[in-house]
Amino acid sequence: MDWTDFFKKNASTKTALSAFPMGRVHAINPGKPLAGPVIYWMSRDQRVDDHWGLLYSQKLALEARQPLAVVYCLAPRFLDATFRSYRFLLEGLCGLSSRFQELGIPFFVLSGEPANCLPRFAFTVRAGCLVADFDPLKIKQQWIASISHQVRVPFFEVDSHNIVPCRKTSGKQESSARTIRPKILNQLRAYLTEYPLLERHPYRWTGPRPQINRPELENSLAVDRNVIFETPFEPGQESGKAGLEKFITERLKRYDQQAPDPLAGACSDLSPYLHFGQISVQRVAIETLKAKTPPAAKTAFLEELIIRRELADNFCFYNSHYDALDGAPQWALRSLQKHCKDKRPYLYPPEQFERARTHDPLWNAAQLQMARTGKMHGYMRMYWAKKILEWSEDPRQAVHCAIHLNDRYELDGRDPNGYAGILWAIAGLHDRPWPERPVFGQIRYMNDAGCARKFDVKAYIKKYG
Ligand code: FAD
Ligand code: FO1
Repeated sequence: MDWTDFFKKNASTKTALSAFPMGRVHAINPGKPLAGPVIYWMSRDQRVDDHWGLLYSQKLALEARQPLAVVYCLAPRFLDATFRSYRFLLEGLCGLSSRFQELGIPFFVLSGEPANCLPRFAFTVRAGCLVADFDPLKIKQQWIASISHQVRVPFFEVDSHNIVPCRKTSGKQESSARTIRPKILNQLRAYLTEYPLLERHPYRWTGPRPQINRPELENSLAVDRNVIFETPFEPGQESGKAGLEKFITERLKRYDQQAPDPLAGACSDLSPYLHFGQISVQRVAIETLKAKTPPAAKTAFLEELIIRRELADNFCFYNSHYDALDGAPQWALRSLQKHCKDKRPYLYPPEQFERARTHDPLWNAAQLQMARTGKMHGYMRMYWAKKILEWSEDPRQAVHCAIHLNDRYELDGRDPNGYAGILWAIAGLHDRPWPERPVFGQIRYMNDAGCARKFDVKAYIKKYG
């Protein structure tokens, strides 16, 4: 793919709202919107700008001549998220209020499980139609299923997170980047276009006044408040946009050469914003395509941003065991089983990993980078997870421990990328068999000598250890 040419021919073209890409929409409860406001239930994509779900909601509301409202339901807990992640989320949400107000769209943040509070809200305001975000995680699919059984109005799901909608890319679990790549690239022309603008909504909301009571919302959370380190990442849509601009002007050009070096600062650091949907992947891709940067750097970055990320969504959507060893391919399960009883060079319980008390200063530094900043560098994540496999009692425990730590400490955790990344590192997902060795079997091996070839290991340990 010639990316620069692709931008000129395709990604600069603005889609008209009337020509909405309907491949993004999946009808959960089909039908024409009834009389009553359209409610967009925000969950995975927490922004105002560059948002297909919100645009589709406005399109439905304009056609039906109805008001439009946005609702976020703050669940008291979400997987292993701690207060630090919730604070990032909440601050981002609070920053959206004034933009929604300018647009004449009331924005509600309610506390409670979505499956309880959304149907109640829809009933109270006599909603005519509901729109949700696509999300492959099981908990989200369960919320959607429960809501769809409780409401009697049309209910649509829009994929605002992937560039090519996950349901359209492929109808099955893809085995690797090699098999999904052509399926994504073939459809990119249809989906990678400029967004229409969300307009000031002309139909006035007459329902309850939206109020966001931040202290009350924080008090409603039943999460662990003991992750005490502050993250250096500033939350919110505007910070995400600023981060993108800085990355493109200052660092994108070095991406293909320096991305594996955790001290080079060549990566985008956008994953917390992408995870919470505070910035759109499609916006990141469009701005990357526009950049006057050597094509090799763009290609390397777009491969991660589009192909690897959308492969992770594909995996979680089609494999319900994405968060356990059982999600691994058969060859890897057989091989890990064969080496299950191999003597481990070191053996640590999960608590010792968590406290960064292993014999290896490099591993400890990676764990501390994650615990202190909320984001471990991508290259170190591979080393970190593979060593958990090597030093755990068995691979099942290793997957469990890695997911728990990743979901607890990473700002971008609790995400399809995390589940796919952990199973890739520990259990051969999207990979191929490698020469057999103790403990790892045919899983790709990695050691500190490999790290030393890529970056200054001592300096990394000094910085985070
Ligand atoms: P960049 O290198 O700047 O990449 C830009 C974007 O591309 C990322 O933000 C991400 O959305 C996507 N991307 C990059 N690498 C990958 C990849 N290997 N797989 C899928 N998408 C990718 N990513 C998460 O978002 N959340 C996680 O919880 C997570 N856990 C991981 C655990 C392990 C063991 C491994 C091996 C990888 C994990 N990744 C995870 C993938 C990757 O390491 C991070 O996305 C990346 O380090 C985020 O930093 P960045 O935004 O600076 O990345
Ligand atoms: N989604 C919600 O709809 N409500 C929540 O209260 C909520 C909390 C939450 C906390 C941490 C986190 O990482 C994600 C959270 N999400 C929540 C989900 C998130 O929006 C994403 O959709 C998934 O984590 C990734 O697909």
